[in-house]
Parts: sequence; structure tokens; C-alpha cells
Amino acid sequence: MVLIQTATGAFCVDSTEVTVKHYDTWLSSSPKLPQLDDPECGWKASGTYLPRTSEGTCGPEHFDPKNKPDHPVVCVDWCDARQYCKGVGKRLCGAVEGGGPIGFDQPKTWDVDELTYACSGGGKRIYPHGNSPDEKACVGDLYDGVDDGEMDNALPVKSAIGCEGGLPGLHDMVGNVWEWQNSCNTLGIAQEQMCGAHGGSFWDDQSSLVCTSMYKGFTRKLDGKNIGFRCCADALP
Ligand SMILES: [Ca+2]
Ligand SMILES: [Ca+2]
Repeated sequence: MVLIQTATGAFCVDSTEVTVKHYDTWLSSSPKLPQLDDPECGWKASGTYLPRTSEGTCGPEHFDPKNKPDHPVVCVDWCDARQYCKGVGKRLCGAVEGGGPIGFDQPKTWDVDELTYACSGGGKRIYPHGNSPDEKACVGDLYDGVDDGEMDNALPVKSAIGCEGGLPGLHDMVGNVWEWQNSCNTLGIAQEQMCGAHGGSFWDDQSSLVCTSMYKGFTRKLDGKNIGFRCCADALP
């Protein structure tokens, strides 16, 4: 993880998106499913943490620990992400102050949101790599030179060597896959509530590949080949 010092404290952010290998290792520890009375994820009490490998945008090629261990894990929902982070002693990325959830309707500016803080190097950069747009820096749709986002797939983490930052050691803070955040609304049943995701993906154009990029249209139960996550943690005292 990378230690991020703020004006009032510090927190840690995974250096990369969580990979297939990381996730598979966690799965092999037989993690417990949520309890029915879990207000956010009780709907998964009889479900599974296995990434989905059929239907929608997800296929077996999106979770292949043997051949694609360093790809970001995708086709996982918000609860999978929450539980993985918890299971490895971390948490979903959330608020700079205190590390908890961020109000869904609260503007996720760099001083509020851990991922935006890290991506922008504490509000100093528009992109993780600096302030000039560069469609070849991070893994957006045009990284491969072709405007065909939905046909693309994530690349192994750290593939885009120009996409390090906003602090040294952080990779793909924009692009490659969207990253689930601890910021959901409270309308309707838990699985239909909307949760925020940060940073754009291989599917998206340059407008989604900035540090302030936020998508608020994914439900908690949604998964897709362009949605993954990384974890954050409190800094040790
Ligand atoms: Ca493309
Ligand atoms: Ca990313």
C-alpha cells in the first residue's frame, strides 16, 4: 500500500487495483457470507463471492487465476468488494476524514474522498500523471488507439507505465477499471441502492479519465467487466 499524508492525518491506499490472484487467494480461505441482518449486504446471505462468469459483460475469461492472475478482478459487486477488503484487514475506500462512508450526494472533491485525494496527489493534479491530457497514459478506450470501448477488456494492473501517480507507487488511479467506493444512497432495497465508483475504465473516453471522475449509476448488486476495486486502510499510529 501507499501511505498518503494529509494536512490532518494519513491513510493508506492499495498501489494497484485488486487482482484476480489476490481475490482468488482470499476466496480459497472460504470467507463467510454476510448475515441476513446485514443492512447493506444481507441480500447475499445465500449468494457467493465468486466473480460472475456468464451473462451481461462477464465471461470465464474475466476470472482466470491460472492464466490471468495479474488482471484486476472484475465482475464483482459492491458487497464482494466490501467483504474482500474487510477480509484482508482493510476497508473500502471512503472519506479522507475518518475513512468511513461518504454521503452519496456529497461532492467527492479531493479533500473529501480518499481515491480522489490519492489520484490527484492531494488536489495538485487533474490526472494521476499530471495536468496535461494524454490518451496513451492510462487505460481508457483510446489507449489502444481505437474507439471501441465495449469491445475492450481490462489489462493487467500496472500495464500503463505512464499511469503512475498522483503519488509514486500508485497505478491506474484512473482507467483500466472503475473502482467501487464506500458511498451509496439509501433509496429502496439494499441491492438496488446506487453506489459510487471512481476513475473510469478501458470502456470510457477521456472525460471519465480524470481524478474527479465519479460514476453514480451502478447499483450495489451490479457487476461488469469494467468494474473492480482497490482497498484503503487507516494508517498505523
Ligand atoms: Ca479501445
Ligand atoms: Ca482504475
